[in-house]
Amino acid sequence: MAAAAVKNGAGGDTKADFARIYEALKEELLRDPAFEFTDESHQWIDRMLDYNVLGGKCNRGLSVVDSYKLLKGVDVLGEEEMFLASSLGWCIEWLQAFFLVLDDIMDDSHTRRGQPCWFRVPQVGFIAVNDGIILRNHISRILRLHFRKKPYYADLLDLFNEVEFKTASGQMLDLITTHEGEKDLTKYNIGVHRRIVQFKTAYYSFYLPVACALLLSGENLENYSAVENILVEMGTYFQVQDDYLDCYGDPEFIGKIGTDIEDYKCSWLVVQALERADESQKNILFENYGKKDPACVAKVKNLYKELNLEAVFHDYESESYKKLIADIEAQRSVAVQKVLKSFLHKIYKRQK
Ligand code: GPP
Ligand code: MG
Ligand code: MG
Ligand code: MG
Repeated sequence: MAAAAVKNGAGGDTKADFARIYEALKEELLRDPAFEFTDESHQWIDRMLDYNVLGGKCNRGLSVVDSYKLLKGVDVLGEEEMFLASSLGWCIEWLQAFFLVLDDIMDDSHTRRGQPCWFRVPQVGFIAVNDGIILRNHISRILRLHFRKKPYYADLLDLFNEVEFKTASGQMLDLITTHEGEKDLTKYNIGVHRRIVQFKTAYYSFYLPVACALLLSGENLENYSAVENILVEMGTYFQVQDDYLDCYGDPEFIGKIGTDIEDYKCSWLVVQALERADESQKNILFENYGKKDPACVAKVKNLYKELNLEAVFHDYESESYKKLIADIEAQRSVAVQKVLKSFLHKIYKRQK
């Protein structure tokens, strides 16, 4: 039983326990009786998981554990509860790995978490597409193994399915808005941006971890629509930060090289630039946005500087924070307020 394998870590260090539970889950998946592993396939999955599931900040996964503790009002969880909460946390990290492996192919990205994107690793290439499918299936395997007998099993499966559908739909919006041959910057505005990021990022990154903790606590998600709305707002703010860091973050530090300008993305920055640009500045955007040529990218970045978008972002950041705190403090339950504030403080003014 995997819970027994993490016994030694019980008693306080959440991050270390969480890391140990990854090893236990991986070992179980590599012993899955539904498949006969060869040495080669065993090695492939082992490497593929370490490469793609690890190396991130684990904010989403750890938030399940932190939220569950806050909802229960305890500092330390018992062994079994820690195992269950962490397993759900890891399911979200697996979901993130699945999305990122495929997103990097779609965005033609180069690096992720400080290493080449998985599909760029020699001998991987398009096998990465199937690895993405395997990563998604691992979530169902983990849930089946550890939650099948729980009264909330059906709700858990439904939650992951719903959130995956929303994310894939948001990703579709992100991709079709950027469609080759239909390049038209005039259709980019804050409403279009908002719809994309709400769906592609906010549900899986913010609503999902808290919803997992609520189900684990025996709550009915139908009673938490106000919490869902706040988390979706928080996720929108998080993706604006991601868009900002794509241009202004240090690739060494954030572990990825920005491609939004080259990819003609409906980024928060280009939307702000369009709102503020005069006719001649708009022409600079029309001529240079969405081109791979580094000289064109530099012209776009220069214009962002001229328009002082860094300051526009910092204002947006403090305004969003104030509004989120006000919405959170309007919540009746103090435990729920703590969950939401703890999540917000993990991301406020983040540099990566
Ligand atoms: C982030 O967009 C969105 C995702 C990772 C969701 C992908 C969804 C799929 C169904 C594949 P992004 O491209 O801005 O992220 P990053 O900057 O990390 O590449
Ligand atoms: Mg993308
Ligand atoms: Mg991307
Ligand atoms: Mg991005």
